[in-house]
Amino acid sequence: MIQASHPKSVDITAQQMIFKAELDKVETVWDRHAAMQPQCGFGETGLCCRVCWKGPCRIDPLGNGPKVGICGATADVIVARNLLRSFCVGASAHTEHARHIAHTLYELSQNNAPAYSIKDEAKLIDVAKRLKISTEDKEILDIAKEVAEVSMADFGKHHGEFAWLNAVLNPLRKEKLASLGILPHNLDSVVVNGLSRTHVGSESDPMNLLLAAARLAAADVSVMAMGTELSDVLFGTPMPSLTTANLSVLKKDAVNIALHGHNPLLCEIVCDVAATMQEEAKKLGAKEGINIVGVCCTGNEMMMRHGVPLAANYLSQELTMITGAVEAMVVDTQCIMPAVVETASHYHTQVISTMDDNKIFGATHVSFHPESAVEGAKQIVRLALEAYKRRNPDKVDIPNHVQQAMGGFSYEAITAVLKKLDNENPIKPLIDQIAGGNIQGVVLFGGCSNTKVVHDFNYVTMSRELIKRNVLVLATGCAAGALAKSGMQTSQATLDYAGDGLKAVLAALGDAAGTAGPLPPVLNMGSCVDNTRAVRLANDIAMTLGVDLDMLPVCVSAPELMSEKAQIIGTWAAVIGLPVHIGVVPHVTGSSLVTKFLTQDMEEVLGGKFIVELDPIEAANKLYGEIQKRRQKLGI
Ligand code: MSK
Repeated sequence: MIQASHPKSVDITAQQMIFKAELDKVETVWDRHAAMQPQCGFGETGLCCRVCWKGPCRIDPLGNGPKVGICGATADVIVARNLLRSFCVGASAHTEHARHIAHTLYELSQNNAPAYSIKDEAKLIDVAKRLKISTEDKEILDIAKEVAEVSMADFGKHHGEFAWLNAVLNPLRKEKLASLGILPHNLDSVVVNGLSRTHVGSESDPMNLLLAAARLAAADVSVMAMGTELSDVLFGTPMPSLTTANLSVLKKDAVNIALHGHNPLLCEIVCDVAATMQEEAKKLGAKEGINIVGVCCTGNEMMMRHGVPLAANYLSQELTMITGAVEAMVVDTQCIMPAVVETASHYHTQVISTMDDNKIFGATHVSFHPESAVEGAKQIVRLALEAYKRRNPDKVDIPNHVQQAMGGFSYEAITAVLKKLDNENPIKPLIDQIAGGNIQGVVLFGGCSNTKVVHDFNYVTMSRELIKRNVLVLATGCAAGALAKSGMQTSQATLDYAGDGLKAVLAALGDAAGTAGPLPPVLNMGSCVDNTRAVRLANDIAMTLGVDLDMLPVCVSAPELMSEKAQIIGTWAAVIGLPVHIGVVPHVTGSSLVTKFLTQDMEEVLGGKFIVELDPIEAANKLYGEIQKRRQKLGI
């Protein structure tokens, strides 16, 4: 198996801060991972059942221990039930994200959210049409109101059309899911139904639990599309722009504010407000004013729309503060380690939580609401300015390896470039290049970072291996962060790593886009909620060819995933017909039935499946093999 150059991270700025953490005697996620070894084998295999208080029960199907739980639940039932429960949590996180955005759009339409505006009217009209809302002779705020109402109705709808499902699934896939009885009818009750089925003494048919998981996944892809597309309406649809990434984006002579989490509602306004308070920072001696940087997917949101530098992805979040130069770590929701408070306590960093239903113990809480967003943002920036006065210059050490990265490749940005090649039928040039072999296929990298894998290693290794073989790479979430920090989102990466066919395509696209060189071989499509941007592009290709997604040479890879959100994203990718690689062993191996369904049987029913492969080179080989199988099926 190929080895990484460093035992914890291949991000060289992270390596530097891991070393500083040791000197500063600050514990990191890697220390806690080491302290946790060996991890529980029952949990690892999905066989620990904590559903009721007769338990916990630990099933031991291969050894001499019990073969069923106290209630009689088998290994298959326990594993399937645990999996469905995880997916419910992942889908709930996406649902709350989208609900928050839709609700803000509604408040805006009622003039109750003065900090917000419709930044992309064309996108609003496009969304309205796809939701089958007439836009003729209507004021823009009236259209916004209807779009928000139709979206919010999707959460609890019991009759009629599931509008966002129709907007994101192609008709062939809808038919397929309907024929299997797993077409969801709304968002909220699918989650509630999933949870109710896992109550003690409820469903004990593991296959039916897995079908419920597949139905939930189809609902999840719909709610993610809502979150992304309504964010574009409110904050603008991303277009390509150059920025920088890794811990070097922090500045010694600035008040550094790191925005972390997922929700663009907060970070957008903090950026706006900080721009008006630069002079206050300079008066405190911060010659470069206020420097906003991003962490995790809030970082991706800002990088995509405004070219804000990205400091860290999930696993390196603590390291931003270990630079000793972060005044405020402002967090909204999801993927925020509770440990950030302890890390901050070694420095002058103020951790500020902002959402009333996502408080962080030990953090200062500034309650953030769309109606009073500007006031909240000002309070946050003032806390950062106060913290700057407490900074200890002796503790500051910022890495100096600035890495350029190009973000902003939304669906609209990609199709805009393609339109320059064929205005009438923009998807045709892409299909021609795939059919001709210059692009062998497409792999979408998504997902997190995970201490079970050397940080960023699988992303960098796999993407280089695939690009070399003329596979175009798309990326979202912490995968996009890893590939930004490692230089894979630059023209130079195309020149250095792409195969000749892909290089020629990216050069032509770069000319069409007017970039200084070829487009990067990794197109950054945004945060982890933004995966449906890629689905829309894939649907366009499939519909033009008159086939479903299970025929396309398109795969998904989450080689360092960890979160429940990433688990369900991988699942919906398989449910819509794509092969999905994961680079960590999922907590299902205690059930041969569940393992076989996910890695084999699912393909026969849905066209997609999971491929578990821990070696990144071997994983790239397997995905390339899947691409070739699909090219053969298409006769290209
Ligand atoms: S932040 S879900 S660690 S991608 Fe979206 Fe990263 Fe995974 Fe969170």
